[in-house]
Order: sequence, then structure tokens, then C-alpha cells
Amino acid sequence: MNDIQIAPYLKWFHNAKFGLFIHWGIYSLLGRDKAEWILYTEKIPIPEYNKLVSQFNPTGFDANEWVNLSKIAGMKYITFTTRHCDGFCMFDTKFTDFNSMYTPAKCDFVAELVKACHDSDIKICLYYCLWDWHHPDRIKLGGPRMFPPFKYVKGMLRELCTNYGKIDGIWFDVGHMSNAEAEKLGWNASELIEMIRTLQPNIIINDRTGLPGDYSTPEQWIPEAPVRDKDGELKLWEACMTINDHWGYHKDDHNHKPVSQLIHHLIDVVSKGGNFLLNVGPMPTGKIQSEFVERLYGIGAWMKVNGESIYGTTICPEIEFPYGQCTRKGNKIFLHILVWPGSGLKIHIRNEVMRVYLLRDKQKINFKKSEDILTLQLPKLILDSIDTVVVLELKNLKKLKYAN
Ligand code: FHN
Repeated sequence: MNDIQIAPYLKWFHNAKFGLFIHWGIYSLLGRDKAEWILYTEKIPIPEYNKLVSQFNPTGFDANEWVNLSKIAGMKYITFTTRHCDGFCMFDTKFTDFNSMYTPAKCDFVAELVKACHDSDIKICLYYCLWDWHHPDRIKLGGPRMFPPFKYVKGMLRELCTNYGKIDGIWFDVGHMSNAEAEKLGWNASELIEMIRTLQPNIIINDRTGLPGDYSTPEQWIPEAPVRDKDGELKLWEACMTINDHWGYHKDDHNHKPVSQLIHHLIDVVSKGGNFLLNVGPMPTGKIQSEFVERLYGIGAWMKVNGESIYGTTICPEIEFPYGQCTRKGNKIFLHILVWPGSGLKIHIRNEVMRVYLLRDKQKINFKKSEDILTLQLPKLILDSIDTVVVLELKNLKKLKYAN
């Protein structure tokens, strides 16, 4: 089976393909190595770390600006860190004063961002880290694995799923623990998920509570092939990735991936049935650094021309295509030519081909079909150095016949 079978509440996610991950918190003030992990990696004394609260005054923060940037990039959803492992809450909660209402900004950043997303038809997923290196009653299970009381987590998630209107997703992080540890912690992931789904019936939840989720979450890597379950059924998945080497803001990390590489990652992920969640770590001012903005604009320019070959597509395993990747939507196959084959391109395909054209300008491409071999007459010179998308329009066949 090559078309994934998914529940209606997951359809927007599967069609969206591309989202913006935002890691932002008081750790951005320090802007150095390990970023969001700095409380743990530098073993900063809690009273010292608490001083960051009174320094966090992001006067440049504009949720609409972030949402507009995500739209310019061609993204359809945003996943925002409401609370990372340092325990600082970027929202107004009654469970701790260690939250953004106690900064000079006195701002519920989650509320601002959720409203901006609602106003712009961008879906909003809330990231919530299950570790806590700050909570006075945290239980240490070894190394960075420290967990706050279960009722604290459950209470906050109730707030996040109650106080902000429609929430489209919860992105849990680092919840993995053994059953024995869960019992020791009084941790009940099923109870948490049941509450969330009751409060937000169409919400999507990832796989990092320790229970299977609606989708899996490879991080900083892309699976070799489409993700399938033990019965061979296609599963949803989302690869999350940084632009440089840090999730949170790091002022000296200039190892930024070029636009071409980021677009190739997007195509690779989507051609295997996944979503691509690309991360930015805003500065303590609330602004997103120019290197990230430039790359999001660059991806957006490509998406503006080629988005039809990404959004709402599925995998296309019937086509052996050594020059790049394939995506499919209905009776259209999108060939993403990443390595230019010269003037002639041969493809093994049984289906009847009605039309062949360049996606970017609909320029017709001449072709010949003899039995199962389709030969395309391409210009000698490469057309798009990043990715040339050629469309094969098949004779309104829902399903591709399997190549042999
Ligand atoms: O430890 C976190 C890390 O800081 C970051 O949030 C990533 C993003 O997926 N998740 C954890 C590492 O897997």
C-alpha cells in the first residue's frame, strides 16, 4: 500500500509537510554553547540562573512577524517551546512563578503566538519538555533525566489546552522512561494524553511521551526510506532539524546550512512521506537572526514556484529515479531532478503518460514512450541548480501500476 491511511484529524499535518520549530527562552540571553541546555551543562546554580528572569525583556518580540516569516518560507505550522528542560515557562501559569509574566516584558508569549497563528491560518503546536532541571521537587533519574511532579505537568498541560483556544498539536520532548521509573514517578502518560485529547479532540501528539504517538520524530537525521509499521503500513513522521548546530540561540554558531541543502532535506523528507520541521532560535531581543531569515526567504522563493510538488503529496516508490527524488499527487508525478542527466532521461513506468512539463513555467517537454520506457528530451544545460521539477501527468489513474 503506497497511500497512507490516516485519520481525518491528521490530514492537515500530512498535507502541510513543512513547519517552523522555535526554541526560545531565558537561556537565549546567554547565547553560547549548548544554548537551551546551558543550565545543565554549565551546572549553573539555580539562584544564579533565576537572575535571567529579570533580564529577559525582548522588546523586539513580534509574534505576527514570526508568523509572517513562516508563511514567507512556505511553512504551514509552528511548533513553539512553551517550557524547555530549564523549567522556565513562556506562558502565564499558576503552577510556578518561574514564568514569563515575571519578566520585565510581563508577556504570555504563548498567548501572543497562538493568537498570531489563529489570525493567519497557521497551525500551532506547543512543545513541552517533560524534564525539569529547576523544579524544587524534581526527581533525578540519572544524568539530565530529572522529572517534576506528575500533577505539575498535568496541570500545566491542562492550562495550555484550555486557556488559548484551538491548539493543533502537543510536541512532547524527552519523556522516555521505563515502566518501573514511570511507576516510581507516579507518571501516567495515558492519563495525560486522555486529558489532552478530551480538551482538544483534534489535536496531534508526537511519540515522545513514552507511548506511541500520532507520528514519529527523527531528530537531525532523515530515515533512509518511508516509515512503516510492523505490518508494512505507512506511518506519519516529522524530521526536525536545526539551521546551524543549535536549537536555542548561539551567537557564535555560524555553521549555517545553505538554502540548497535545506531544500534538498525538505524534498528528501517529503519524498519519503515525512514532514520537515526546521528550527530557529530567536535572539534575546525576540528577533530572529538574519542568517536564519535569509534562508527562510530562500526556501520560500523555491516553494513559491514548486510548492505544488510538496504540499499534499505522497511517496512514489514505483518510479526508480536515480537523479533525485519523486513525489506524487493524484495522477501527477513530480520528478525532482537534483543531478542533471544531460539531454535524455529514461524512466521505467508502465502508466500512460499524457503530458510532461516543467513545473516552474509549464514549458512542455517532448517525450517518447515505448512500452515501459519513457524518454524525456531535456535541454542540455541544467535548468535549476537547486532542483528542477518535471511533471509527468498520467492518464487520470488514481493508483500507479507497480513497476516490475
Ligand atoms: O534535549 C532536547 C533539545 O534541547 C531539543 O529541544 C531537541 C529538539 O527536538 N530535543 C531534545 C533532544 O532530543
